[in-house]
Amino acid sequence: MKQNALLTLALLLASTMIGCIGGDDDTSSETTDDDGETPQSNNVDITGFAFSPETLTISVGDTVTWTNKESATHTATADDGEFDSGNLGNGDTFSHTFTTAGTYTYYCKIHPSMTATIIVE
Ligand SMILES: [Cu+2]
Repeated sequence: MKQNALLTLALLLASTMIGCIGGDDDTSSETTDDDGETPQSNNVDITGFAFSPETLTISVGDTVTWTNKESATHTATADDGEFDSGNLGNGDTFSHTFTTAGTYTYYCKIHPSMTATIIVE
């Protein structure tokens, strides 16, 4: 009896999550060449309730641009306050230039389980 209730709950949660992600299966085949010493733009897509790529390595002076590719609102907020995009709606972008080497972990304020890392070398 109790097990059935749990199973129903799990199924409900699973279908809710699938519903949120939606059918927006944007597979942009974008390859990032990471061999340059010159400052370059680096992109992080927010899609499927995740940051992609989850870990991005850049050079000091590089700018990272986040783009929210789905209908859910997200933020890119640094754990240490280095940057905070504020709410990003569908198609919104946010850029930040990293001038100090280090490892910057960040998350989405609305969905704190969304976490990712920028490594500045
Ligand atoms: Cu979010």
